[in-house]
Amino acid sequence: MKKTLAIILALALVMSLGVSAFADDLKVAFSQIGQESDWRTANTDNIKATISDHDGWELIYDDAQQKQENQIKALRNFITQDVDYILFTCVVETGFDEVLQEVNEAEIPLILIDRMPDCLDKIDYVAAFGGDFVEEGRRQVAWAGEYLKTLGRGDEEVCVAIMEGTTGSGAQVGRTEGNLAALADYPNMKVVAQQSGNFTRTEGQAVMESWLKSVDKIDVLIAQNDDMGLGAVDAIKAAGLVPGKDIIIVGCDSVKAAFESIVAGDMNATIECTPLYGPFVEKTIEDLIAGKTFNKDVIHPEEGVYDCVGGIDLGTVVSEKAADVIDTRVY
Ligand code: GYE
Repeated sequence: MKKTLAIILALALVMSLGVSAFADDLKVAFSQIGQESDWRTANTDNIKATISDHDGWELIYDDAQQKQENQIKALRNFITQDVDYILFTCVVETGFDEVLQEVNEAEIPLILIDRMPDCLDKIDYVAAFGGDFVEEGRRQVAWAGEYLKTLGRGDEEVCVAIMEGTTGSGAQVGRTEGNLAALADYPNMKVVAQQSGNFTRTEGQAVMESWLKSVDKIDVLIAQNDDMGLGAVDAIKAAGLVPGKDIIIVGCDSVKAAFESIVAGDMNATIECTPLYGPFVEKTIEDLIAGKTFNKDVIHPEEGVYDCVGGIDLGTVVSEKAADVIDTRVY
């Protein structure tokens, strides 16, 4: 009797192991853009850890080093390797139609994250998740406009420089659209410079250096990510000006270094864009395995605004003081 029970238990164990190994044995491929910013590093680390820590899931990772042709090659490799899921974010919006149609033909479920391609209506994808870039851009300018009012400078004519991200990327296109649309609400703010700093600290610093030599006056810097804002802080200091006072700096992403800069009084605000997509990706794959279907809407995470003062009302969100929440930040 005891022996029979032991055999049954052993068999049950073997079967459950076998079944779960079979059901969970997945190859999840991820085509990442590169390593241009703190945001990107946090995004890569978060997705890598989530997939690799999941029992039976294997991550196949490719870093395209900012090159579209590398992303196209990576996607074709994923097809050849017959992976089970493809996670994809695109360096620029255009030019991915053909390769994404090949992914569709290979019937590999495609999960879009972060930056969306412009061919959403021509391809199939199982789920899409990324920041609301237009709203982020709107918040950047609205924050500066409302902050100026609290300083009694709401009617003063102020000169605004817009430092854009990688040209042609969804984040640059959307944030620029939001930046420019919001300026209509603040007639006292006029754009005096507009150029790409490619989302990197080094290029952000170089662009600010050249502006400080060539542009008469800059009162507000809208940097479409924190890294460029932080690079600009260095350039402003090197020019003998005081960042955060002589030039008000609004970044985007809300990385830890931006919080530290705000607390130190250099940057003034950062609009959040979370890079922590791992949990979303994991839940999506689990839901798909369980038979759930998604519609084609791009899901946006809920995001905050963090600054030097707190309490700036942007309509859709009220800012929080960075110093009050810096200890709770995970990236
Ligand atoms: O804001 C920037 C990064 O696509 C949202 O890319 C992302 C952007 C992010 O390099 O720091």
